[in-house]
Amino acid sequence: MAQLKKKIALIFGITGQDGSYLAELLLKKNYIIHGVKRRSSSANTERIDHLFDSVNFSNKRIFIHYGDISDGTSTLNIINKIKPDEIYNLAAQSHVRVSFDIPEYTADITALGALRILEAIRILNLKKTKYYQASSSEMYGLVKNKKSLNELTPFHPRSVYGVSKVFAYHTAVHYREAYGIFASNGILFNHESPRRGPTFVTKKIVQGLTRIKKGIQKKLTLGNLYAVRDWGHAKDYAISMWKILQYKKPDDWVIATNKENTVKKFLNATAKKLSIDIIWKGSGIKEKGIDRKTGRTIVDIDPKYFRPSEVDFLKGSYSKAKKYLKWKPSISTNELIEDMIKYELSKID
Ligand code: NAP
Ligand code: F7E
Repeated sequence: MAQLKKKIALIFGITGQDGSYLAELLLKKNYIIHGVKRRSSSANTERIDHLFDSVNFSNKRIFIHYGDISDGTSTLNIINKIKPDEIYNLAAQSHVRVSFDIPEYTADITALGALRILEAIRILNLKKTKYYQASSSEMYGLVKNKKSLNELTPFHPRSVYGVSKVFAYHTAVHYREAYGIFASNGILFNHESPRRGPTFVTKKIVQGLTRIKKGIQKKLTLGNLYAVRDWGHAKDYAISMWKILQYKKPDDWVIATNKENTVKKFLNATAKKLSIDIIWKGSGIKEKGIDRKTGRTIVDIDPKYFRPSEVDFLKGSYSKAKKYLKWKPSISTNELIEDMIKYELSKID
């Protein structure tokens, strides 16, 4: 019987949070995976090292290439060499706060990087290659009507990160319309996991409070506690990326949980699970979280974590994805927090 040809996926950003979950998923689906890694002075492959162990090396299914989406020539060469069935562009300078410090760099990677990949697909005339763009709820930015946001809600980004993602979003739509490339946008709302980078707020809170509980950190210092976010689990969101590229036509999709929480609510829920009883005192930059048991201040505010312009409210409606992709989130915010705490405890014990 003729063997079905294995699909080939190329992941830009394979070393990141989402890249690692997506690679796991695609391995289970029997793909051959190619991933692009930037050169760095240390290995920086912690999130995917376990995948190499689990793969039978006589039948290698995961390959890493050095590359950088700031470099159009090497990006084109990698795509030409692999000629993948699916390209997932998850590579970005992905930190919103940092984009205020390095705006030009952020635009080069997060905006122009996407253009470079799409240009490679066009120049190489890869008619069968599908492209996934990691678009973001940060594109909505200034939300006037605090209701669920969907694929038709206008964009008003509040950072160069958001502006760059709007550029990449429209570039994907443009290459779809102008050149018939199968280019889809997943407009993903915040998603977290034990593999989240340490300076994003959920990881900072879970890691900080777990360490405080274990007596190895004294205090957690944060910025704006009142921003509203819609937090899902990255593992669920990786499934949506794959489903988006399996759909019969290219399109744009909101992926979210449709649940809203403030940073403070996320923090309180984490503290409760760790049996830390926090009393809140003061307001604004003087607000403090005090440990009822010890009377010590364990949470305080530093204005350096505030952004020159904030995204106050994000909650997404995933109705379209539910209807057509049969996607819905399976991990609740509570379970997400438990998963993150379990991981942090395992690192300490
Ligand atoms: P992440 O953990 O920061 O991962 C970003 C990845 O991009 C890393 O593998 C990083 O490599 C790589 N990268 C950065 N600059 C690069 C360059 N110049 N060339 C090649 N690769 C480069 O981000 P994530 O949370 O997994 O998010 C994945 C994508 O989804 C990003 O595009 C992000 O903007 C977007 N997004 C994320 C969320 C979210 O809530 N997580 C929501 C919506 C959209 P290093 O490991 O070397 O740094
Ligand atoms: O901030 C507030 C902060 O940095 C969330 C990226 O994956 O999701 C992410 O962007 C909120 C903001 O994520 C601290 O002001 C308070 O309101 O965890 P964050 P983000 O900015 O929402 C979107 C969808 C992406 O696409 C991005 O790639 O938390 N906040 N205190 C803080 N944030 C941080 N980082 N650190 C604090 O100390």
